[in-house]
Amino acid sequence: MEIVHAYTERISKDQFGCRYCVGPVSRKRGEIWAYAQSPKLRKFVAPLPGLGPTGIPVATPATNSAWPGADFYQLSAQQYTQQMHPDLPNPTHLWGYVDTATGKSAYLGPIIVAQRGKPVVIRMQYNLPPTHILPIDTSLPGADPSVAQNRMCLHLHGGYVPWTSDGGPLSWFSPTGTVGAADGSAGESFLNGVPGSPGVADYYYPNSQSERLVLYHDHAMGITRLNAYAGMAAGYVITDPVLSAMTTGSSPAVPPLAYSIPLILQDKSFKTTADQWGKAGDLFYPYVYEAQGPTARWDLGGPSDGFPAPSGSLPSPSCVPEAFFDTPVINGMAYPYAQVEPRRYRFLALNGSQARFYNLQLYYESAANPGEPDFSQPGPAFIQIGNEGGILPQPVVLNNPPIQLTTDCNGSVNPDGPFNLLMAPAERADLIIDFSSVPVGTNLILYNDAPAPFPGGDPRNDYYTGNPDQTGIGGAPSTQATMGPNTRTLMQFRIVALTGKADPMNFDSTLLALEDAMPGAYRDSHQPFGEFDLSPGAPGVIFENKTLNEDYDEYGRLIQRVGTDLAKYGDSYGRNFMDDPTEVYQNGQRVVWDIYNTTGDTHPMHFHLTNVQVLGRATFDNSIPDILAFVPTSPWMPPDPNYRGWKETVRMNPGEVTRVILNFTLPTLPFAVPPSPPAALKGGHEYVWHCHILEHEEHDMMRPLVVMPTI
Ligand SMILES: [Cu+2]
Repeated sequence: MEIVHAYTERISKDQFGCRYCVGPVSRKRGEIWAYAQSPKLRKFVAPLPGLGPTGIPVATPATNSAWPGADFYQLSAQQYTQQMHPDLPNPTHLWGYVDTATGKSAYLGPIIVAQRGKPVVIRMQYNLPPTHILPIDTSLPGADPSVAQNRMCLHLHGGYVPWTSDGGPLSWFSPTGTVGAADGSAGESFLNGVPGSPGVADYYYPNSQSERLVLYHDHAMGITRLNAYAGMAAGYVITDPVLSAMTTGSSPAVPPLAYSIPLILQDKSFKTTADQWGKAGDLFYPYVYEAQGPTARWDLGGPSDGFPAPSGSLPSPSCVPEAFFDTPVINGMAYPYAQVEPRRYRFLALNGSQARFYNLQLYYESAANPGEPDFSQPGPAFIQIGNEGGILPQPVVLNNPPIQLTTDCNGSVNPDGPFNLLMAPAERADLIIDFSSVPVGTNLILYNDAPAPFPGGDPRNDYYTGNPDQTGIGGAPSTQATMGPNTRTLMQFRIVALTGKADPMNFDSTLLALEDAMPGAYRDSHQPFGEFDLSPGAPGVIFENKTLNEDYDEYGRLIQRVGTDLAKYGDSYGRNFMDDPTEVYQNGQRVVWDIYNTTGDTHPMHFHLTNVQVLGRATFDNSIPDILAFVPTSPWMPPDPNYRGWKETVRMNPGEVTRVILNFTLPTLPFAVPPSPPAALKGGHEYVWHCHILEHEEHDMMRPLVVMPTI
């Protein structure tokens, strides 16, 4: 049997034609119209929810004597409804977090604003109903019926936290979950329950990182993708004095808080008719592994490394390898518009999608075709000042002019770029856009042209006005002008008259000020936390190879797995999450990983506990049967300018090895942290690293990351 090689596993694009070579294809309509089924929604008729009581609320801190010195937040995980577009027939049922101080529910809320160096404690209570609003596949690891189906745990994505508060996949709890429960009501690693209060957990976050947008979201084993899609995710901003200083004064380099806007990008599909999981207007999530007939999306494999021969019957409901949806939802509103004045704004952007990438561009709206961009009229440039690892060493100018992606005849793009602002799931961008040169009364369109999946692309996941009718192959009819489904025209900016004083800074003066200030700010931000740049040449650095792999599971479904350079099952390097850990380090160890991606997808790999620095990328020979040489076959390419500095979610391209450097240092805390209970972890502290395409992570692209404490 041979290793799964790049591009071999996806269904041949010839099976559904190519929009550039073949044109519209006519085939019999399939039995399920899985991915394109939202009701028609008008574009740009509802405002973007902003920060505050009428949009995404900011949580109210309190104090608690059990946690002296910390901002204490009491949140409840519960079901609620929210109108995600005026044209939807009903408010959408959602699962999410509610601040018990106000009782107000809001999608993506409540946002927590933390100060660097001041701990936050979230006390989370499980108040969700017993039945999930989305279909659960009980064949997935950790989702079998022997454990509670209503599971949750809270992970601070980008946090630097003790493992007991990391909300890892084995740390879930249910409404009756207590520490040490042997009745399947809590995970083996659930140690942060509140004594005497089943279904309640305390999470302690030291907030020692520099200023950045992080997020808290669910991470429960086997249903992370469903809980997150249902809404269990919210923003969390860490502020620090370095960046705060840059937002104050008479001519601040960075726009102040009043002109800062979160942009949390997601894609969703809404039901047009009721089914057993909800009614019209509720969220749709795919649950059929479509492997047969004209609507097939995924390969169905034979016997594969690590798994017995397929049984012949696919689970129902089934997971899918990736879930792409037909409607962009930003800050909880489909196709929103935002009114902006002719001044600078700071945008804290996050790709909060399950699997979709975005290549974000900004254009003037077309006068001839309302709701569409005029590609001949680029909008203002973006200045990127930060990513998920905080401030960058230098400002990076993008959209100057916009870079559109070029696809080959199979709809695939070059994963090496160039890109405009490419964001994979969980990546963030801290942006400044100066609208002062845009005339009042004009509109701009935020546009996306990233293929889905990335970089291979399936035309059925790409919705745009006038696209070919793909109903015969399980896709959507042609999209009409000014209406959805449309995954390219994400939102509209409307330039309205200036209120208050004019912005003292414009694009040029901002860029000059940033070029002057950012190298020092980068150093000052990161230095107190550790070194500001890690050297692979330092003494004691370990070099290791890792692999990203694709195989077929016991049902013949595609499965993605992380591995080392030692074959584990047959010829596959892929390992299951529950296999014994292979990433075990002493506290303080520094490691260089060369991560070889043998699959056809770009994977945004996310690291708990640690941030990483990307040292470079190279190609390797992925055609050798059975064994890889683990030798790069090209010179190392440097990271893109907005990949310098620190990262915690890193895109790793097919056929490439990505070199990262990591430091495994446990946080210093005012209390003792117990070892992880699973015997296989040998007293270590339990974290994970995984792909942040949520369907990959769940099945089963995640591995333990274990750090042995200093005795
Ligand atoms: Cu992945």
